[in-house]
Amino acid sequence: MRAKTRRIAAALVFAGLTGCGGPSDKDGGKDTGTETETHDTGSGSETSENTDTVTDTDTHPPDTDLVTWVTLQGGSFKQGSSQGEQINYDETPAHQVSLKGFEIMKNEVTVAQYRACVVSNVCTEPDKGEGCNWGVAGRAEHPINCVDEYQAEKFCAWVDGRLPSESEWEYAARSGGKEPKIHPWGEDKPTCERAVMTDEKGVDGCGLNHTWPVCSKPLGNTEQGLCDMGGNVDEWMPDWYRWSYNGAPTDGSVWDDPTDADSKVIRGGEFSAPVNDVTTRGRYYWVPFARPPIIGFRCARPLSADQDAGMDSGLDAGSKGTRASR
Ligand SMILES: [Ca+2]
Repeated sequence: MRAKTRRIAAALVFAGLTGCGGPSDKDGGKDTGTETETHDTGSGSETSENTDTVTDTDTHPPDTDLVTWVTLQGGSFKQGSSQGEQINYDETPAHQVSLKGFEIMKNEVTVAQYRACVVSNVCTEPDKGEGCNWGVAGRAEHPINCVDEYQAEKFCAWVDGRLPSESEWEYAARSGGKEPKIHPWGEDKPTCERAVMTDEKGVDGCGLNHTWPVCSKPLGNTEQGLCDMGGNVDEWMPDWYRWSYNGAPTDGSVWDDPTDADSKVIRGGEFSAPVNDVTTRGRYYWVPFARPPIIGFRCARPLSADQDAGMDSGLDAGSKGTRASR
């Protein structure tokens, strides 16, 4: 409960600081400067010029290999937690959800991937500043953060996808809805061996006080190979947040009704998350126009007609999703 209380307070403070702006509030400035980017190559580091300067006003589609998709076969699972086993009340009631197969990104969207969208004149720049990865040398492979939910939706549309629904995200985090899968890797308690989180000494980011490059903790992957479904950055969901699952969809769709809601769901825990917050069921929330350093995102998309047919004939869940056309 400690972390949840902290987030509520932070959201309120942030809302007060930023006002009630929508997505258009932050539209504007492209990355027109030239920055020096240091890439960690694993055997030292190299310095290269970032050539993100926008030279025209045309929009461009993404490279076909920009994003790695992982396929989840459709199925039925019990989303949430039962009374007594939950960490927070909002994980209840557990409810049966049936969903179609879909694809989801292997990793949280990186700074480099998001930059490609900005350079293509489609996405707007994230915020900069304390805790933000945009414009910081050496962070190209870190998750993009300091983006609001509208910016996340824009990027996902650019790669021909969308944000995953909360049901899809939990289904993927539990390796296809398996039980109990309290964490993406299973039931062992979260530590810095498996997730970028607060370490045993109480230092955020496993001692670094910030995010790590995506997929730095392969022991924490799901069975299908999804990285950082626990920790690193929380991930934007398109669902409006409510205090329980009463009335939630059961077909895997987005809980898209904003009635009596003012925040969107975020999932997975972040680099400053304590041990109880790195779970497959934990639900948190933030106002959708906020751009805090703890939140990033990944995208999903429905299966193509061919993939749907393939799934019916018995393809394995978790096969790498690559397709030339849809
Ligand atoms: Ca994450």
